[in-house]
Amino acid sequence: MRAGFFTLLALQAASAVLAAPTTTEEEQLANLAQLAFDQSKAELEDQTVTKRSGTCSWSNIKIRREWGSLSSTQKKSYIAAVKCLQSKPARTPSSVAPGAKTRFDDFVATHINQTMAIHYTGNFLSWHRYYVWMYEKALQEECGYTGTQPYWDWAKTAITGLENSPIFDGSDTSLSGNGAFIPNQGDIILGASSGLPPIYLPPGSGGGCVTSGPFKDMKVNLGPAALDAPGGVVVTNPDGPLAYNPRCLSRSLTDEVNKKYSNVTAILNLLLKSKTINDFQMTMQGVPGSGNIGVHGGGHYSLGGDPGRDVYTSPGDPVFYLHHSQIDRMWWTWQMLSPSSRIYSDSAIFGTNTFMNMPPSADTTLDDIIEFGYAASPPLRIGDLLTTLDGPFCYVYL
Ligand SMILES: *[C@@H]1O[C@H](CO)[C@@H](O)[C@H](O)[C@H]1NC(C)=O
Ligand SMILES: *[C@@H]1O[C@H](CO)[C@@H](O)[C@H](O)[C@H]1NC(C)=O
Ligand SMILES: [Cu+2]
Repeated sequence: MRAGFFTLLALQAASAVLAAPTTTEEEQLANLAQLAFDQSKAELEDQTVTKRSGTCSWSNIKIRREWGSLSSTQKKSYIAAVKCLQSKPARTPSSVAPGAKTRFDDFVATHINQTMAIHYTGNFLSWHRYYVWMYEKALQEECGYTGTQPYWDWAKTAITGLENSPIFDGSDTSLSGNGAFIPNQGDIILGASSGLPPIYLPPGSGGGCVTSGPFKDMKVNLGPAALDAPGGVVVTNPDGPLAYNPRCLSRSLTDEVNKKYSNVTAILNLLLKSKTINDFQMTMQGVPGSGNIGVHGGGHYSLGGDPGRDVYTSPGDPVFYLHHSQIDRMWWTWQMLSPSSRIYSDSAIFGTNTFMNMPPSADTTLDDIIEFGYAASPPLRIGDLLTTLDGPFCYVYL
């Protein structure tokens, strides 16, 4: 009953956000984020909600923040922890993935291994929620990081431009900047082999190795598996995606893609117009054939480069985790507008266990277990990963 009451409040507040004619879209989005924050607090403080089993409370809640809002010291400690993960030996046996050399690579290898079973599937959001959380936990427990996983607010970079943002400005408090500019690159052509109308994206303002910032000497060890390269070329390592293939981190920051697919309007539409979890996750990932790659594709392809444009190997760029933290923030915000149906019901998830149900597979259920190979454990039920306020989790976004 109480959950229903709060739901009503949240949805009324969301309508009020929309109806207010004087607010800008940026203000509307900030209001929605605040609403999700307040709703999370109300949920945790509501003693009558018995659906939760864990120990999460408002007094021990962790807050994930936007990269630009962190202090220089906080940014540097996050960067140092990522580099620490990249310096520790892999747990993945080399017989399983010869290219997995570091703890950071363990996460990449797991994502490559499961790609076809975790995108355009019923577990897309829960799998990536737990994945980012496991990565955050590895930074904390294996590398002494005391902060939380920051996120990339695409609405902000759509306005400032990527290279002017604190994430990509190339300073020692950024996650490194653009790749070296390579002129006359052809367009990126997505989905050319699928039989659907392809999507053309501009090649971006870089293309070569990252030249500045903390990750300029980083080695990408795994992949590519299916890298969308300029000119409509799809690059695959002939030795297999898990082979050892050390190369520089390359990027091609593409403001046009960020501005077109992940701007404030796109985000508001996603949050306010998606009525079901299927609408929400399809809009977010882009309905194939619709010409729209969604805010999820918008983030990945505005980063560009290798491994940025390879769905399989994309966690090999450290920005992946800021992007997917923002993806999770979108889901959390949308869930908090109607928790009773979007968290605590069978309609909280939708889909099957294969990419766009190809080949056809069983419906994803709340009792399905998701696992992370050698990257992290334990495997958990999807049903225990639907709220950030219970199960293994206890965090919100601000
Ligand atoms: C913002 O995003 C929406 C939805 O993707 C798109 O239709 C619109 O053209 C975008 N705005 C700009 C300025 O590109
Ligand atoms: C990939 O998944 C299979 C099946 O679960 C597993 O046996 C294998 O160890 C995994 N490989 C990696 C690199 O995680
Ligand atoms: Cu993914």
